[in-house]
Amino acid sequence: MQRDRNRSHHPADRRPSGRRAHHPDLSSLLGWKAMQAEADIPGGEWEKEKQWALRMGLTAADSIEDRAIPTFARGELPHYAGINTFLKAPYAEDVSEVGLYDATVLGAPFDGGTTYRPGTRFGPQGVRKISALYTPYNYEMAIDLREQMSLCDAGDIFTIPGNIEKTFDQISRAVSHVFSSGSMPIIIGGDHSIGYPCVRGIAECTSKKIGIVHFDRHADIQEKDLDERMHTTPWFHATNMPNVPAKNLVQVGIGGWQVPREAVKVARERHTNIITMSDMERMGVDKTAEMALEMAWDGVDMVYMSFDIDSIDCGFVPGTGWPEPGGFLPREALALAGKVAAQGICGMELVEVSPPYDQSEITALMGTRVIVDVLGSMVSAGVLGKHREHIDKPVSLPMGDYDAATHGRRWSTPAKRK
Ligand SMILES: [Mn+2]
Repeated sequence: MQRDRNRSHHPADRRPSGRRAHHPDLSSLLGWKAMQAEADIPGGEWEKEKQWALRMGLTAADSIEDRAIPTFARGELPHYAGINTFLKAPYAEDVSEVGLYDATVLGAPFDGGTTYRPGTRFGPQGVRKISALYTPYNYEMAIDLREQMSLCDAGDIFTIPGNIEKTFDQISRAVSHVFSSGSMPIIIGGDHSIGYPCVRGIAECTSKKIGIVHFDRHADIQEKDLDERMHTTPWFHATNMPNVPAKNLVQVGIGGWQVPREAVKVARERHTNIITMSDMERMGVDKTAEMALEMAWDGVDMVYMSFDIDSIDCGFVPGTGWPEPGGFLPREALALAGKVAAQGICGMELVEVSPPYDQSEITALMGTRVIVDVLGSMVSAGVLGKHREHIDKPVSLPMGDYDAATHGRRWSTPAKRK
């Protein structure tokens, strides 16, 4: 019978004194250490958020015993409710305010560079939606993003469907604005064509050199594809910029049957660094990260991270533009991204999440994990914001001359009923 099968027949378990004869020393486990470390994380921001929610969303009905619950859902809870920004971070509707935050999430909803499956224009919204599942606390890292950093979501860049060059200009402009403010840009794509304008947006704000760690199954470094710049071409154009040396481009996870020979030729000619999936498997995660960091940081001042979700085995990320089996296991990818981030990055992009091809939002969830793990790792290592000292050519972009004092706040103006 079911019950009997589950009952232990070990003699130790039948002793009345206890279930185990020898209790293992749990204090050697990371789990034990993390449990103790949680006590040292402050909780003041969470208390403040609850107070804020009551002010924004009214106090709750009398029958609600927990008086921290508001009438209208505001802030983190409940996870299924609300109007989602990434991780329910404040929406920086006025982008002149992004500089007030350590990091800024911005969407680049564009799939005009796609050469197979489209749909990544819905990537930013897909990632935002499932990101609501997360709390800002990570048990194993013993960090709480809400307490230890500030984050905003600036919404999406106005991309131009069907026009890749105009879209590139918009993306570079948006990224350069965020980067110049000192806030670290986290760009959610979008297909991988956005890699070029994202790096360009950063590169034009500094005279310093930038290395790139690129996680992908694909090399993405040919000059053109189907006669245009596409999602297979970002690194050719990025490494044409004088302060983005090709020798500091490290491409991790490359392999399989979808790497065009034109790309390999360019990689060979420009002396980029390719670490294949098999290399990673042979060396292990730690050695791979160490080698990638050594090459990316060699003689540069900042490193940018480009994470293509298709670097992970397509069994885990079906919602992507060019699925390829044989990729990273999720825990390998997260460990690698975390280790690269711990050295400090000046910005990152997460690309190729295509919600129309996704199942149960698992691809978007994986993308969310990459971003929060990167932030957690940076907070843990104390490197968030370290790149700021290298912003020596910040841009200052004009805003429109709309004056809220005389015009009110668009059609939702609270001044009076029409
Ligand atoms: Mn790819």
